[in-house]
Amino acid sequence: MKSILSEASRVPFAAQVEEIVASTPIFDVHTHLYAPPFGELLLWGIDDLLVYHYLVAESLRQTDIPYEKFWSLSKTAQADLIWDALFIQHSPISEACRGVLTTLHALGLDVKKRDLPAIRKWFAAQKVENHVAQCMELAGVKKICMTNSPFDDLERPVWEKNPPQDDRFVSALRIDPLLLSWSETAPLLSRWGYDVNAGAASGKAFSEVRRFLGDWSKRMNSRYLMVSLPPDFEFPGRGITAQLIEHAVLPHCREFGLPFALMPGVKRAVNPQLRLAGDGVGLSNLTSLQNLCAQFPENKFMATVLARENQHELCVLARKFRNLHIFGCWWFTNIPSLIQEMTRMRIEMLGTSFTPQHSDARVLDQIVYKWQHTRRIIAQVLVEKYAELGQTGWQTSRAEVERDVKDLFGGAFEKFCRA
Ligand code: RAT
Ligand code: ZN
Repeated sequence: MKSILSEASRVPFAAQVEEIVASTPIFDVHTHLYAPPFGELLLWGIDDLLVYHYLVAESLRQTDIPYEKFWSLSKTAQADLIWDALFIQHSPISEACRGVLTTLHALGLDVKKRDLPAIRKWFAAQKVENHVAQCMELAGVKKICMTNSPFDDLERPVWEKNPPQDDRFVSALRIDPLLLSWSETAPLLSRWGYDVNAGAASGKAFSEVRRFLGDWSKRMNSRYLMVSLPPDFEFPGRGITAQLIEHAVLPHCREFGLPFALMPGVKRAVNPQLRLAGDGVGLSNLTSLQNLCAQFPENKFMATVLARENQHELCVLARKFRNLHIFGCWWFTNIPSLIQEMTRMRIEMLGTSFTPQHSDARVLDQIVYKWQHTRRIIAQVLVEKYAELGQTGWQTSRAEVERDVKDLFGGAFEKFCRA
């Protein structure tokens, strides 16, 4: 394979890396999207783009509408208000605002007209199936991992009817209510035929929780289990969360060969009046993750952490434990300045043995901007890193760049899952 890096070919080389990064298909390992058979659970279109909770939080800083009044509005009226507050009254320069425009532009809409009714009209003429294909094409996404909860009253009935399989979508079993609200979840499990009660969990309860996890892992054919955690999560611990993890979740994951994904650092409902937009961030004690990785070498862990201040420690942990795979710039860290900082640091500490990004899209169209924005940053970082190699005399071939990018865009994750 011809070498593509030399001092003289600096510019063409950068262009090749950019082209490879721009065209390599992605496995989006964490989203809140649903396959088309889930019907209205799959959100798409301009109004859902505008009422995205990231934009709700930003727009309510720019208006003085009482929170309850905002929530009493229809989705269209909320979208109108957000459009006016964030796109008309001020320039849409935040990452979440820019994202809406990147998406609209990529879909061929003329954003400079600022014509919301015309944009709505365009979306109204789209068919969902074509739109899924178009967004995936524009984003260069080949596979989407959903977030699937048996505790969601809208989602559970769809699974119970065995929805047709759509090969572009895979599943992750989300278990926050099981681990974080046991006293409310135990009665549900009991109603669904599992022999548990809300008191202190016993050996019998743990085996029933395992039976529940087994039933749902099979029904969803899930790729991994997942939980988001508060900053003060502790493991090991005597609390019910740690006990359920140790005696039900981890044995289940070992039995089924599934990774357990932890997302520490979220402070839920710091402002409950903002509803879904009201969560905050806190510094996590990653010793808990270290303890899990060390005490359960037969288990595979995935992690993304919310606090910027935890990112370096997480990279160090991943260097120590090969049963830990780190992924994504999660939520408040999914902004260009931090994506760049985190991606550079992770590459410097882990090479290509991690997954730099997931979209966390809640609205289908968002995959277009989330991936376009991220791809540009990953390309910049890679160009810089290959150029530094070039200064040593090392030459990187096109095939080697392609291999590396494939790993970063889902290949390393799939190898980790298979290992
Ligand atoms: O990024 C988000 O949309 C958050 O609301 C959360 O969904 C977070 O990603 C999570 O999975 O808990
Ligand atoms: Zn998420």
